[in-house]
Order: sequence, then C-alpha cells, then structure tokens
Amino acid sequence: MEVHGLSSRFQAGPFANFRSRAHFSTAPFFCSILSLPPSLSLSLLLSSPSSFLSFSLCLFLSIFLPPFLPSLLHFCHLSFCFFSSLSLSLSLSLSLSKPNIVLIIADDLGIGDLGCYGNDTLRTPHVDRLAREGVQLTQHISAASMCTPSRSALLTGRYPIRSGMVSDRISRVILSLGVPAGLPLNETTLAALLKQQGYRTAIIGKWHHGLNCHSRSDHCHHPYNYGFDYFYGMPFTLTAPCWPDPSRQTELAIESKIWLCVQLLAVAALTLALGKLSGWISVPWSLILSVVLFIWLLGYFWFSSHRSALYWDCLLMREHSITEQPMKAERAGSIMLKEALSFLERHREGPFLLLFSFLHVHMPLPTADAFLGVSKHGLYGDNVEEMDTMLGKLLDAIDDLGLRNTTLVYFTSDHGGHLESRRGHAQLGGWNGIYKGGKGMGGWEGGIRVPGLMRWPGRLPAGKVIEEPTSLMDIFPTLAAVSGATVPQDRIIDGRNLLPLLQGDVQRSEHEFLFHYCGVFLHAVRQAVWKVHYVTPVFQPPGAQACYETSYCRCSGELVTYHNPPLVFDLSRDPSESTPLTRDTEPLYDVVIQTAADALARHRRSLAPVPLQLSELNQDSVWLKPCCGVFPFCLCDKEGD
Ligand SMILES: [Ca+2]
Repeated sequence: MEVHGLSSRFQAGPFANFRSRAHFSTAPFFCSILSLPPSLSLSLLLSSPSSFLSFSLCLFLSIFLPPFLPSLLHFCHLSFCFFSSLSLSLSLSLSLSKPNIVLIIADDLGIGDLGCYGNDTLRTPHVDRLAREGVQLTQHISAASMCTPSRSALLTGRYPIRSGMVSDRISRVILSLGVPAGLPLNETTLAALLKQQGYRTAIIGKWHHGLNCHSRSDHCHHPYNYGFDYFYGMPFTLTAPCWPDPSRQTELAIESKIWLCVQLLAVAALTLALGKLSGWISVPWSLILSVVLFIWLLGYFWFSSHRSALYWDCLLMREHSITEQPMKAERAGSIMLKEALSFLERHREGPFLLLFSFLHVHMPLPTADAFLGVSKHGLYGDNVEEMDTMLGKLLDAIDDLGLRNTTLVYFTSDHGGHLESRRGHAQLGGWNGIYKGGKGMGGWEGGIRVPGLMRWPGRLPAGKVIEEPTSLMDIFPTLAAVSGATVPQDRIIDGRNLLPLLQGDVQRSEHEFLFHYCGVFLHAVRQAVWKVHYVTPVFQPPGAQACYETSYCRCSGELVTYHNPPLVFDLSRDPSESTPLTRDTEPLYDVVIQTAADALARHRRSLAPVPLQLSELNQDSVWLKPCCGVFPFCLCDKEGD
C-alpha cells in the first residue's frame, strides 16, 4: 500500500514506534489539561520536559503571587499549549525526518541467487521478506564490477573514476593491507554526511578501502577518517587463504611453537649477555652471537615462508585494535552479527547509520558448521542461506527494538556473482540469472546488475517493483534527502535522490545515461532501454561464457574486443544481451549510437584528473602491514573461543 502525507504517519503501525517518546501522544491533551483529574494531569506534565518546566514556573508564581491566580491559570494554560506544541513539532521533525539507516551489502552475491529475483532452489526468506515489505528495484546497477570501486561509489555517490578508486592495470581492487592506496580523504562519504546530521555511524564487516599510508599503524584510511564512529570487521577482504583447510591448522600450530621458541631463546640470549657483562657467567661471546643468529634465522624462516595473506591480510579489528590475526573466518559472521545487534541496542534512540557489510558470499565461503550441507547448491548455497539467516536476525532485532517503522533498510550486493570461481569444474561463485557475464566484467549486465531492496514502512510502498534504471550511487543523495543533509556542492554527484521514484511521485528514473566502466576504461553506456558496448571481454576458452583462463576478465589489451561501430542492445526486449541490433533490425540504431557518443563526450569533459589509487599506489610493502604482536610474529586472538 502506498502512503503519503504527514497524517498517514500516525496510523497504527508507525505510531506504535514512538512509544519511547511518550510526550508525542500527551501533547494534544495539554490544552485541556486543567479539566483532567490531578493525578492524570501530573503524569501528562511529567512526560514532557518543557511542559514540566512551564508547569513548575506556574506553580511557583501561583504560590508567591496569589492575587493574580486567575490570570496565572490562563497563562499556565497558554504556556502548556505553546511548549507542548513546540515539543511535538520539534520531536516530529527530528524523528520523522531522520530515520535510522541500515545499509546491508552482500559481497559477490549474484542477482539470480535470491528468491525474490527468481531463484526457486536457494532459500532466502528474509531477503524475500524485504522485497515484500518494501520496494524492489529490478534494474539496480553498480558503478563497477569489482569490490573496492563499487563500494567507493556507494559511499560517495560518485563514479569511482572521479575519486581515483580505479586502475589502468589488471588488478582493480585494493590488493592487500600493505598498500598505501585508499579512498582519498577529501571524498565525502554518506557516513560523514549523516554524522553531520547527528547520526551515530558504524560499519561492521568488510571495509576494503585501504588502511595505512606511511607506517603499519597510522590507520590513515581507517573508517574513522570517513565519518564512521564505530568499526568492527575486516579492514581488507576475504581471500582464498583466509579459510584454510584443516591441514593448515597443523601449520598454524607449528608457527605458534616457533614463536614460543624464539621468545625463549631471546630470553636466554639476553640472560647470557647480561650475565657475561656483569661477570656472573663465563660464556664465550660466540655462543651468545650464535643464539642471536639462530633467532634471526628462525624469524626469517617464519617471515619468508609465510607471506601468505592468511597472516597479513586475514585479520579482524575492533575500532583501532586487531582482535584476531589470523582470523577464524568461519566464526567472523557470528561476531559481526553480535556487534551489529549490540550497536542497534546501544543506539536505539537514534538516529543511527549501520552499514552492515557482509563477508558473505565471497570466496572462500567460510561457513559455520550448522550451515554446511543445508542447501541444494553446495558450499556457495550454504553460505547464501547462512547470510540470509543472519539478515533475518538483524531484521528481527530492528523489530524487537521497536524500530521497524523508523528505520530505512537497504539491501544490495557490490556487483555480480563471480562466474570464474570454481573448484575443478564445480561452480563456487554466484549466479546472475538471465544476465550475461559476472564479476569483473564492466559492461555486461551480469557484472553490474545487483539486487536492490529498500524498506521503510509507512514511507515507502510495500511490495512495489520498480523497473527503472537506478544505481548504488543513488543511495548517497537519497540518504541526504531523508536526513535533511545537503550533498557537497563543490563536486559532481552522479547519484540521484531515489525518494520520488520510490514513493511513486515520479515514474521515470532521473538517470538519462549510466556509464559502465571496467577500471579506467569505459566499456558501455546505458541510455533508457538501450545499451551501447564499445568494449567487451574475450571469453576464454573459446565458447565459454566467462574468462576461465584468467580468473577475471581483462579491461583492455589483447583480451578485449573493441567494437566500432559499437554493439547495441535493447534491454527491454533482450535483457540477456544475446542479439546485437543492426541498422536493419532497429530504426533508431544510428540515433542511439550518436546520442550515447554525445553523452559520453559530455561525461568525459566533466572528469578531472586524479591519482589512480588502484594503480601506482597499489604496491605492497611489508612495512605497512598491520601487526598484532612483535613484528614479524603477528599472531593474536583477543576474542578467545
Ligand atoms: Ca565483491
């Protein structure tokens, strides 16, 4: 049901949420308060601080100025009305215009993996519930087909090429925690925007926007420098080494013992050296130097044989402290959920922003034992269903805290499923439904079309499906609109406020064009139902529908095809982009190509040169890698079991 207008907000549902602000309901009664029984009058007065103050003033004057009692009673009456109305309007404007915001982003989740987007074998009842209770966007497009740039666009409302969160090389994401690259600090994130509006802000889960610049603990790219008040999660991203198979547990145990040996030897060497210097012990210096050399060799052995991401990148932090290095990936999700529920509880009075950034469903798919084997789609399906269960607990907590109708919930994925993620010939990545391609492909729909669900009961219609092109970049200006913030005026914001479209005030997307990038290389332009491809990846081996020989498709060079004239598709008739149009099959063929070319030329003129964070700055340095302990023995587990 679609609901508009202030009065509708007082219907049973939304109103039920205001129980923690009792003076809302008492305010209309104040003007007749003098006719109420004394006990009830008192309880009503006490429910509003401003009314209580005015009442106290009246009482004081009545006692000390009895001759003026009749006029004072009148004054009291008026003051109750005034303060109560003021209290009501202030509280209304604060709570209604500033909903709590819960943004939930899945990692590498394919649009075809969800029941509400057509999957009938994976069970995702809680995602589907969001679709039933909110608005479902069927043409929700990410600004990039890889993690880091897509998330930058979500955070800033801008194409990643404007912030420099792009690459002209093969790698297109932050490569490790040892690189100085990161989201430039002059970018304004949605967290910073909401924080200025009085929101408490948290990100729980994956960050993947850099960490250090000059030393292993300067944390120049920590979420705290981008408007977030609280952080728990992975500063990096899951990678294959993060969830070692059981045989690695033995290896981990050996490393711990080596570290213990080194510490004991160091104590021995120090004791010998001090004893020798003080004359208590008579040992040759050569023995002491031999022990020191042995320690150095052990350290070098440990360091050089374990440069794996498991130690250096698979770690968890709470605020600025490393809590697990290496992390126990299969339990990270449950701790994240606990952290999120705790944040909601702490800040239930709102307004708050919670960005819950799932580690699910990225490889290597660490899954709790309870979910192993529950789905019909192997480990990937198990991981999706675990994610959905976690989402359900998050939504239940919002309900239980009475925040359902004052909280805007958004769910999406950072890009399409990873088709090349396989074990042997078994598919381990997501499914992008009828759409061609997947993660890493800048132009094909499968890489960039993602789920988009938004629920805000009483303000957004339930069960509405919108088939207009929208973007993850739209979240930034949309949140600005709902929180009363103004988007930065000194830069181009590419996103558009979605509220008019979501609420049904307009029927058409404000996006006349969308530009689909692969790194710094523009691959395609979207224009209404048309899609114009200038560059497409070469699938390998021949006949395949993805880039299996290179794990990810390339953006430029010999492994792409440059199209002149470009390929043109009509997504409304051919959503799978299977049959390019020609001059013979489409009367508007030339017009579409020319209009897209003109739009692209205008877009390119709007770009300013910036350092490419994911190119030259994406160089690994061991000195920037965070360490929980004494370098290079960076091991710790502060969560315990
Ligand atoms: Ca991702």
